[in-house]
Amino acid sequence: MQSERMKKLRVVLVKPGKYAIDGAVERFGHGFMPNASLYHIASLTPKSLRGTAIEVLTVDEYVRSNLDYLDLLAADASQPVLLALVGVQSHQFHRALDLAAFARSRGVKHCVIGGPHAMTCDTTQMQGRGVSFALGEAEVVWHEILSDAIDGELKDVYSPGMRWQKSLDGAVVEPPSPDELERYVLPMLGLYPVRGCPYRCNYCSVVKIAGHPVRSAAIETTMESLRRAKAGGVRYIAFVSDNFNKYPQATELLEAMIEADLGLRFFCQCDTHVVNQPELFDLLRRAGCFEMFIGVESFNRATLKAANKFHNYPEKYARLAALCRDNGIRAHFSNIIGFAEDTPDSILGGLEILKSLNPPVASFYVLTPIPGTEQYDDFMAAGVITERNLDRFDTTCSVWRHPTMSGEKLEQMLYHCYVDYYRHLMQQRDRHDEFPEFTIFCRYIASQGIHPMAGGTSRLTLDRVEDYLPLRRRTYGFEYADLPTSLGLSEEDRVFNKSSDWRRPAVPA
Ligand code: B12
Repeated sequence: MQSERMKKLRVVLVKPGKYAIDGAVERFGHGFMPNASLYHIASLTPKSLRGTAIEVLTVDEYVRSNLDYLDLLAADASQPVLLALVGVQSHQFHRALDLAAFARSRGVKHCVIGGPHAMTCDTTQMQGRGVSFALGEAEVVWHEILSDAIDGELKDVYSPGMRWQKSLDGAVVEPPSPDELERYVLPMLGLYPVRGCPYRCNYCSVVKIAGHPVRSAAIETTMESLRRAKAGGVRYIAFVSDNFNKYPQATELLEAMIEADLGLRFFCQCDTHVVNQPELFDLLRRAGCFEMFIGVESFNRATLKAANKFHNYPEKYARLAALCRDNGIRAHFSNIIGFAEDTPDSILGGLEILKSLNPPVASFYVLTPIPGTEQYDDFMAAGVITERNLDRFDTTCSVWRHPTMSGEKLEQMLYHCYVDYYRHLMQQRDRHDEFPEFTIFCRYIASQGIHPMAGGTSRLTLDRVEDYLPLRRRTYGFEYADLPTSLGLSEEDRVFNKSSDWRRPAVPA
């Protein structure tokens, strides 16, 4: 009887897709991996709050093959609905705005947008129009938002003065259901055991989103997430943290994973400094690491220095590839093309060096001044940003005036790099690749001018930007948002951000 009288709140968490260059909402028959933001925030949501039962529904728009889920973005007579657009990147921002406007038009009273874009860019232009913006981490503001939804009114803006939780509470992440996992190529779960990056690469927004101090939750929190993942049918883990090797407790976690012997294979990202931590490779291998993503970015030290990426030494890349190979870990070398110093010849030269190093996975991106970064501010001040539509800031398009290369040439070079590199890999007779289909996929999809890392396979078109533009105009008063200015840090966040020393946890436990 008690529970029948309990008040209820339905929370719909949506990872928005984006508008592709042809205007279609980008969707895939299968995604590469479930979105980490969705399950992280779902796990931060209590089952009840202040006597109100909370129901959580999750939607990854990228892998929805029909539009039925849009029915969830509607008022429900039996309970209030809170729509939260999560993990919204700059190139997904218009789509997030449209989904919020759509939900508002169908009576949903509470809509909030959070994630990298809202945390790092000024959203004043959109504020006060019925959609709220979260400028801080979910750990800082999510409970306040839930509480306000229960009370009946959201604020326009959450956490304007505090971007980061100083000491992370952490959340044991519940994996996607087996039905949800079916939507992806691999039964994978993304976990974020540690965040923060001590470096200052001028093109990267990680330091703006996660800050410099390296923060992590308790090892046991990650271990419990791993155990639940295993029990839920997950076989692969993606540690989405940016520099796993800068995690002060990496060894401790890896040893706990070896001890637990759950049989999960995992992917992690490391910075190139990992070359100086050879002992970590053996531990990674024994704990189940199958792939290491490394931002090598360029083979030219002067280019790297100009981008403030002082910690990358191209002469050490061969050793890095060898360390991975010797430990049975697929090295994934990520490359940026279109730095100001790059020319077609230098890009092709880099490609040849890459082939000689022969990492089993390589990805290529066009240098993009991501809103919120130092580079974006510099390029804005210099007046060299040519693209006005945020949808295009997805690192597959040229959005600024390169000093020597046309945008067309750069985009052509991007797909050339993919096709040529994966052709090179396919030609190797003695390849013992764990995922041979991936190599073929990259080669094939790039030859069609589609970026292999867009998020999935078998693109589907169900709806297009034109279907949503009239509502966008009515709700926000524009067709395309102005390019934003970057958001500065509050004094408190600035002081905290300066306290960084990656060798120690940000705030001692
Ligand atoms: C994993 C990852 C990917 C994966 C995503 C796989 C998947 N299915 O999820 C892959 C490899 C596909 C990918 C691709 C791209 N990515 Co990416 N990616 C990341 C990475 C490393 C981690 C993201 C993550 O999962 N975090 C874990 C979750 C829990 O954190 P979160 O989403 O940030 O959420 C926290 C806060 O943002 C906030 N929050 C988020 N949502 C909400 C909502 C509410 C209501 C509230 C209150 C708070 C809140 O609270 C959360 C918990 O603290 C980040 C770097 C980083 N450290 O953020 C880059 C990052 C998000 N990617 C970025 C970019 C640019 C891309 C690409 C466009 C190009 C590229 N070069 O990689 C492509 C785009 C592909 C696509 N179609 O989206 C940028 C985005 C910058 C921006 N402002 O837009 C980042 C920040 C990296 C960078 N160097 O700048 N990426």
